[in-house]
Amino acid sequence: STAKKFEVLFVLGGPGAGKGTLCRYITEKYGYVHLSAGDLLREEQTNLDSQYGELINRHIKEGTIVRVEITCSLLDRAMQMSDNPHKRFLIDGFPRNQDNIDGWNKVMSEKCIVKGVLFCDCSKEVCTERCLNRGAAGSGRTDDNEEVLAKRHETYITSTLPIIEHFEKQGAVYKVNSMQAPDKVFEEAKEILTEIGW
Ligand code: UP5
Ligand code: MG
Repeated sequence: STAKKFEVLFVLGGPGAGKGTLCRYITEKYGYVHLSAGDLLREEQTNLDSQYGELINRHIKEGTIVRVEITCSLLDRAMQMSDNPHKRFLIDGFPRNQDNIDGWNKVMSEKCIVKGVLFCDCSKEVCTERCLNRGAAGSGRTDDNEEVLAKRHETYITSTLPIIEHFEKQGAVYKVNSMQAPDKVFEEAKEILTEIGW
């Protein structure tokens, strides 16, 4: 087809690294579309017509990764529904494991060009503290507590870091230091966006 393909930047990093926050800064300034896989799953969880509510709920509370058919169809639908003139998408918190990559490649590689991974680099301690603070402030997220955070971090180390390394080998990882204040993180990200032609 001659239609312009979607362009995608994956945004990855530990639980609480600041992926969502950075994406909101970028969206505000550039007008690209922010799609958080976690937000889409949490939304699906509250959709009474969905047959996956309970399954998603269990995964989120265990800090484990929902199978790709579910996540990818939510992303696909959100991308199709978007009328964004740029056709540029920040996909936040996905892909998190090899199953996610395989499923993405199967159904999305035809329609999308993946520009790379924007990697929010943040220590486990800072990540954990941010999520605990957010939980204490009433985020309502069932996974913002010490017990689930340990599991989220474990899943990040064992399943998601290898994915980041996989992209790294292709020279497709763009790292920002997300331990700085949000506007400083955004400044670093802007240079990366320029580098990839966004
Ligand atoms: N904050 C952010 N940036 C800051 C900064 N620079 N300085 C100071 N504070 C900063 O930020 C977290 C908190 O830190 C906020 O209070 C923020 O104000 C502050 P946020 O921007 O929300 O960070 P983010 O990296 O988005 O953290 P999040 O908790 O969303 O990350 P997770 O990756 O853990 O959560 P996600 O929603 O992506 O996934 C949740 C679960 O869904 C997963 O554990 C998994 O079970 C499931 N899931 C899947 O199964 N498949 C998927 O594809 C995606 C999710
Ligand atoms: Mg998030």
